[in-house]
Amino acid sequence: MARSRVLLLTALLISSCGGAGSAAVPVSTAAPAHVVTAVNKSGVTAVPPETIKSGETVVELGDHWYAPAQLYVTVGTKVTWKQVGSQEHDVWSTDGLFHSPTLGPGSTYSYVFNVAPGTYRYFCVPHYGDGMAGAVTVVPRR
Ligand SMILES: [Cu+2]
Repeated sequence: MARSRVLLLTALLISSCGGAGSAAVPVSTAAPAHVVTAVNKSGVTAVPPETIKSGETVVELGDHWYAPAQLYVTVGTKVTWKQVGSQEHDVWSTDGLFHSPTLGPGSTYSYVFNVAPGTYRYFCVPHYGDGMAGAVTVVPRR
């Protein structure tokens, strides 16, 4: 528990100085290619390990929300979106990687994240304007 708090705090500190933060500038000017790796590694280790899913996991979607809206998985994880709302929704990747058909109540849609580590954002086409969006962050297998 204490370790999780330290990791979360580390994540907050990293994200809070991610923009024009003075600490990151000398590093990024010295070795730009290396910094990307360093940032990715920081992002991975900043996530409490127990929150990173593997194998198969479920994201519920309801009327204008996804839960969890931010999911962490290892490479190769099968994510199933389960529609628990009363309206029709869908799941569209912002970069065109995947998209579901229209999902009525009780429907599911799955995608296996055999992809490069990174954050993959998605949204519901009819309800994007209402903020119905989520993200899957893929981290390397441990
Ligand atoms: Cu929707």
